Amino acid sequence: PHVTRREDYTAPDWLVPEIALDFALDPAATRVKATLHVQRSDAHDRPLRLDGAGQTLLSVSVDGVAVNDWTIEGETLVLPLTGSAHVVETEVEIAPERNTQLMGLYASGGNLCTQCEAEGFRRITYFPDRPDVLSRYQVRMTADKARYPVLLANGDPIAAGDLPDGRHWAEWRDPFPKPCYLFALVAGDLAVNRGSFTTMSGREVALGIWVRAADVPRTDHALAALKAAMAWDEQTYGREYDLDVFNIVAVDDFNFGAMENKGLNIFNSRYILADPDTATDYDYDGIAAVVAHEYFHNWSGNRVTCRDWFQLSLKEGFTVYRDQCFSADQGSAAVKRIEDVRGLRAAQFPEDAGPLAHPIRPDSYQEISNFYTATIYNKGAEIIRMLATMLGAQAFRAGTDLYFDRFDGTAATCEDFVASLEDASGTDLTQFRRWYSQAGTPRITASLLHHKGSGRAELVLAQNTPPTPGQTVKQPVVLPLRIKLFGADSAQPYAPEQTVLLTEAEHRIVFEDVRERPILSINRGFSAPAILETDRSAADLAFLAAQDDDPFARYEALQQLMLDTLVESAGGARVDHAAVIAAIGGTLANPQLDRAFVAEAVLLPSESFIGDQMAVVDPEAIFRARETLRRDIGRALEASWRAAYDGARATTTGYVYSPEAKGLRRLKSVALGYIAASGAADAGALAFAQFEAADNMTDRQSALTTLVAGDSAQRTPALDIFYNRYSDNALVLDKWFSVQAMAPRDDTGAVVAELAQHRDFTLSNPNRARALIGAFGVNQRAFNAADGSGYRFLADQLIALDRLNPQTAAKLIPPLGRWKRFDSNRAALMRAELERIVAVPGLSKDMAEQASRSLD
Ligand code: DPP
Ligand code: ZN
Repeated sequence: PHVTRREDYTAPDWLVPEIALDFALDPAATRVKATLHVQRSDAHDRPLRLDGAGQTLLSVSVDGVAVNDWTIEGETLVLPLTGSAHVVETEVEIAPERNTQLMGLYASGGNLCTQCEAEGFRRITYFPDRPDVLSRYQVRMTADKARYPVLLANGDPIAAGDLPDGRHWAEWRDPFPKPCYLFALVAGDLAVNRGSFTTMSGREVALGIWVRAADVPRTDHALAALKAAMAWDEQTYGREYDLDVFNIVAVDDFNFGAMENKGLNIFNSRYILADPDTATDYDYDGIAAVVAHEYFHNWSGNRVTCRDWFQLSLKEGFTVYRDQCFSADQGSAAVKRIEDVRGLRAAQFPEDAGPLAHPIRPDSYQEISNFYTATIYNKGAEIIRMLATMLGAQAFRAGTDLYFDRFDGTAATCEDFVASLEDASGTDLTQFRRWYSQAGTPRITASLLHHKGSGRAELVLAQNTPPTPGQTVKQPVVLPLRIKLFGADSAQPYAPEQTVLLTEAEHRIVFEDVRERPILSINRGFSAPAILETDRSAADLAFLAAQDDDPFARYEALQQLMLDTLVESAGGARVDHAAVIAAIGGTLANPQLDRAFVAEAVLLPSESFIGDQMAVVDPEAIFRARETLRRDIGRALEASWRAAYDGARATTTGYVYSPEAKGLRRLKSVALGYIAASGAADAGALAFAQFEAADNMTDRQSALTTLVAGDSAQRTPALDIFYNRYSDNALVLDKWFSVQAMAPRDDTGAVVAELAQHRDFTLSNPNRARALIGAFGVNQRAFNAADGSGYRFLADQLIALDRLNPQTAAKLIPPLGRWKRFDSNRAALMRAELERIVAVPGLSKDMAEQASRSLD
């Protein structure tokens, strides 16, 4: 297999400062004429090489004259050229309606749209498909007017008109040079929700969210989020929007969440469409975050782009960090941080500990699509967050200003970003750069010793990063740890919070004049993306869960207490649940705490996170330990859960999307879950009543989730009612599939296999595939059934999906790659399925790379 290596980077031989594209759009056969103004980059005699994939080449001309001295090497068009600048024209034919991989130009829901990141543009026309070739684009589209009344492309519209044969045309021009992965066009029967935004320098921007006509009422939330994001980026980073129009189009079939094409973002409809009846609070939050994320890319990604794909985290890590801060500013910052850390632990920590581990700036790849990972995105965001913590808000902002200023209009590297922060702040980031090259999650041990007599306390910190594939020796990284000590009796802080930089393998900090026994609050706000081991007792954790003034640290202490209990009990010990129950009871009863925070804090760690703490994951034992603890918490605190449930229910009338209302709904659903876990006889009736009375999807889906987990008489009726009510709404049907695939039940594996045969199940829609297969893959107990049936099911589905859509298929492989974490029987069964996948003739390079790495 061909491997691309970061160290092999060379600047492009030919530049393309201008390109004109002319599309004769047709779903079966689209003609694309491309006019490239090419320039030799320096004194060399190499030919022009244009990437291509899957198209039919019809003609090539140079400076207006048809030529035939070109060759095709693999799928690359190689053209000998004599001068230093030429005009090269090609014409190709492509078939959007047969494009099932959803890269390039494809059909979705009767419309035509594009997805070019990372290497989809070469499926549209021949071009140097690499992010460091920046061009000004002019795009002309002609299409059947009745079928495709709306024609959109990047930049600003410049002209449009009708043609005699029922066709029409439109021309768009994007004045900003951009790499081809940011190219986009849409042709479709779409309606628009229009808005406008006045930028900080007083320019008026016309905003448009384009969807099918029936969905227009579901676009107000996305439009409001877009305006909020535009204002936030002005205030927080001084970044102003730069075109006269900003359009967003929602499509149903999409590999990613969304795409930041210049001036024409294309979105998976799940990140645009929302109304109270069909979208949960979680969906609303996700929409605001993704709309903001793609908008923020206009600067962090588009105005300054990536030199090569090894620099992907330059735009993604930074932009995720930016969207996380935006969301934190819109609602509860504490809850947002908890959610982000939970996401990091669910997806990125396992990746960093498994066969697919890679640094945030990888050294090599076979298929770049495989590197749109939690590591690049979420760990990448944590790296930026640490920089912000270390530099402080002002110097960090000076650094980002310098970065945008220096590299505007160019293709930059991660090094360029770090150097900008370094230059602006005067901070030496030499050692910090290891975060870019070293994979794996650091493990920190912290122990606090106290000598009562001398009043001296000593904090001993040590760090160690375990080996990852291809990187056996690890060096110490820079870990900013926010720390505070509390007196065990007075609950008073010993001193204000301080940030300790752990840079060595070991580090000791002495505190003088510590009179009371100190309790350590460390990695507050999750200031460093590490795994922490401390010698804090259950009593100390309970103390912090009740007293810490950092909400994240408080959450973390309670989680650690639960985790310790669950790991012990999954390991076979008889464990007393009293400490956990008391801590949860105290949290619930504390009127000072925000309800959204309470709802997060009292949730048990996931089965897979418990598994991550064990030498060998025992999915059955983990499931039993967790269910038993849930039941005990439900029973012991039943009155409190009912009070919380009734209280939240009484306070919420009519759907409002606000932090307070969200918090109440969240607490209500968590309380309902614990009431059901207690085994209360009325739980089914209670959940069904909520299900029926709900005026919003948050309440309806949480009731359904509770019903589906149990065996009440209302279970099947609720599933049927839900299905019938929403059978024409694909996004809600996805929920119907997911709820069943994630159910903590003995029959889940069998149900999922049956659902794969359901008439509404299809592998050709990525959302639907992920809703069933993706959700099942993270159901630790069901997926890891001892007989290997879950593994076989996943492999069968992945083999079938790979034929249609390799990119989405390859993303679903990680659960099979976790075999080293399981007992030898399960490991052998998982390996056998991976080997079966690798042996499939004609396997995509996406799957080939991920499946074979997963076997190592
Ligand atoms: N660049 C996209 C994003 O926003 C992914 N296609 O993450
Ligand atoms: Zn992004």
